[in-house]
Amino acid sequence: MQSEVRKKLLDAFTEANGDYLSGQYLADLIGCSRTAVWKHIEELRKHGFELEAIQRKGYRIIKTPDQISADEVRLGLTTKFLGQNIHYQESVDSTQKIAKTLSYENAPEGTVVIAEEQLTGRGRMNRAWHSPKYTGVWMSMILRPNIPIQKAPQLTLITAVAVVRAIEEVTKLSPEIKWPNDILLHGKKVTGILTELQAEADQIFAIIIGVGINVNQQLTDYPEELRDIATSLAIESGEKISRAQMIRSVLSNFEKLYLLYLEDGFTPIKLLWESYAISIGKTIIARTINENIRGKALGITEDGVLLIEDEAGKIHHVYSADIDLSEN
Ligand code: BT5
Repeated sequence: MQSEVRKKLLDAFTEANGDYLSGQYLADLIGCSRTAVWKHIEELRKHGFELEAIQRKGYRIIKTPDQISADEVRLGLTTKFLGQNIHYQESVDSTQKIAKTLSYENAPEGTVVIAEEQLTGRGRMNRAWHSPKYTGVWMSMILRPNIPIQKAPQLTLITAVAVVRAIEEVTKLSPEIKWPNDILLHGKKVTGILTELQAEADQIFAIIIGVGINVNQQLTDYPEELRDIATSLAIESGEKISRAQMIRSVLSNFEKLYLLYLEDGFTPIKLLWESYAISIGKTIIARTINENIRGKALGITEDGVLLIEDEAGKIHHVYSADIDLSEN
């Protein structure tokens, strides 16, 4: 269903506050036939809304789909520090922005910002990140590791492993990682990660890690331009997934890996990351700001830098790029 139609319907039901709205009233409201209204109602049901339909009275909403509450996330959360302080907001510009402000206000390490929707969710290089209401996990974590600045990209890779493990735990799907920050299911993006640094001189003040997981969207929820490249856990598994459970699983998997990393360094994480990576050993194109490099992806360095060997045998160190696998 188009999101504008759904918004109109939901706004009308919210205003009705549990009262019935007739099929004709809804048809007039969205400018369609009563049969089309019925189809839209069916669509809402697929999205987790419970609606009652009574002849001559119309429709009313009995239950809205799972809203995440901070309490629900905390319930059963087994972490030591991550997510013990949760900042929850229904609607935000970007959870990254809020986390950065909280961080400067000295929020404790492990503070997590969670929102139901982001109006201006962001990817790398200020690209837009589509974050519709009640369907995904849109969250940012505040971390204050005592590591040199150049090692900060490792945190993106740790996060990717944590999210892959969480998806495996909650859904039984088998995601793959595309360097550096995409998690794919059947070649389509289900998760994006954005790591941003707050640093003074050569000292890290905080690392803000944004995680966007498409959980319960259906294909029609995506704008046209994302339909071929994006997917969700619900689309791939055929089931509605609890977002609170996903969040808890990401937080506990991340904390375990992060503590392991602080204790033993990047090597154990690197091995795990490589076991989930799709690009390793394949011919890829890395599109960097300066050039396109075509060659075989050899692996990552201890710092999380991607190594590509081109046809002339030259080895390139790639710090930041978009990877294209389509030529394989
Ligand atoms: C990313 O950037 O993949 C990082 C996304 C991080 C989002 C989280 S959500 C919580 C936190 N708050 C924020 O504001 N951001 C973080 P990048 O690799 O640049 O990919 C961006 C590209 O992915 C876009 O240009 C689209 O092509 C595509 N895209 C946008 N929304 C998508 C979605 N929901 N699912 C899959 N692909 C999407």
